[in-house]
Amino acid sequence: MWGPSTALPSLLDVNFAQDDAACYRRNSCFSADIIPSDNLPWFRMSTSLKTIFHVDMDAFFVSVEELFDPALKGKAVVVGGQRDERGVVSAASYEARKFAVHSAMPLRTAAKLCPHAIFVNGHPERYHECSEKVYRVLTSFSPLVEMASIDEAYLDMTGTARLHGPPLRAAHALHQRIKSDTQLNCSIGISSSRLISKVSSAKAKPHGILWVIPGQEAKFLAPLDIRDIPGVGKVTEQNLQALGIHRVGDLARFDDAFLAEHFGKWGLALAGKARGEDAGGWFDTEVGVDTDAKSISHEHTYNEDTADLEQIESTLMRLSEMVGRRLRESRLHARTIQLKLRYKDFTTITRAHSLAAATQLDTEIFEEARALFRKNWRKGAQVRLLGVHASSFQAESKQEDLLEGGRRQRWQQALSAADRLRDRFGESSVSLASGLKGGFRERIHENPAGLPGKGKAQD
Ligand code: DCP
Ligand code: MG
Repeated sequence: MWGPSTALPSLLDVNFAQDDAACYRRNSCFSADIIPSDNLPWFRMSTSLKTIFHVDMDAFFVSVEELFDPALKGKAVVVGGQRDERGVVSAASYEARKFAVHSAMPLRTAAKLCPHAIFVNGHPERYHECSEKVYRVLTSFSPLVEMASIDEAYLDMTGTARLHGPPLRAAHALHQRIKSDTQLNCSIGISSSRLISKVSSAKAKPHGILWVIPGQEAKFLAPLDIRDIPGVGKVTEQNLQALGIHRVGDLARFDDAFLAEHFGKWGLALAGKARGEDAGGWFDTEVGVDTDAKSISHEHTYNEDTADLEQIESTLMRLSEMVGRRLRESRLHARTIQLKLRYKDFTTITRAHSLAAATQLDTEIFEEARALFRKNWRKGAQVRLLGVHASSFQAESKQEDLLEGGRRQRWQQALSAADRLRDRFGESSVSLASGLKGGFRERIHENPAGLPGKGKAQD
């Protein structure tokens, strides 16, 4: 982690008089007068280049908890549960990270590594509220904002120079607005592609801004560890290392066909970028342009209205499984789960809730749907129709990190196996709701953009 007092690698020591400057990093605690003037290489670049910001909140859950309990500031803090509980760490403060504590690690391991840490239970509603505040600031800077998870977003800032000035000036203003509106710190990566902006925001932490000047992408990427690249998890890392690839620049030794065969599209795109090409493809899709479905939902109308809680909840489970399956087929993760509830007299309510982390797991979708039902059902009232609806889709990369650890991965494997059985033996062949009273003929209700694999309604 590069703090303001640590010496920055020479790559980042930029003299703006030189045209070969690779990138520019600043930390908000530096004075604003070092914002460069208009004679930078960026301004001589083609106007067709994009300017993409990646904004990522610093130690997000921990920082939110600090707002509620300032005594936590500067201390080793672990969010996610108590030291003797069975769960995992959601977030660790930078102080706790010095003791190798990190997200997804068992709480008990964290307690061993950092005995003096303060353990705090998570408060998803607080994180969601802060995330909404951040989103509001972001949308006041660009109409093209895409939240990639609860604490990070891409902004397409192309063409906003008249309004916000050159990229660094805009980023500095955004940095300050986020701080003043939310009291939270963030880091911002700037470049002409999402991939590089994401990598650079991570390198700018904490509370920094890092701009990779167009034309200098290869120079920026080449010395980086391959694990710095989003989407490269342990398995890919091992495969790459087996080929002697440790740094991004090492990819340049391999030809495109080989990389495409072994690592698919992203390998190709990354190698292209490492060579300084505008490789396109992976991570270069346009920010805020939603080409896929906006939502996936399944509904069920009972043959006879019911107020039987067991039957209702097993129906919700079955609907959640169907939604989860569609999400997995489409490689999507949903952040918002909505319940639709229609009573006997046709009054209909919809209630939604956003998750702390996007999901494609049946059980997590079900937990949300059931909680919404329990909270909103007029006890004893006859139910005519139920629907489970997933939206606010996001990229898979974040989830891959989460999935690398334990429980979620096992769920994922079990669900993939269940999906294969359903492919062979039919939709209802495997269900956590089977044996309960929730069986019904399912149908896909609404799916405006037509997801891959979408079948015709079955009833
Ligand atoms: N999170 C989680 N479980 C994980 C990873 C993350 O619950 N396995 C939550 C807690 C984090 C938040 O998501 O605070 C954002 O994740 P980040 O990876 O951005 O991590 P932080 O914001 O905590 O730290 P950083 O400053 O490194 O971004
Ligand atoms: Mg973060």
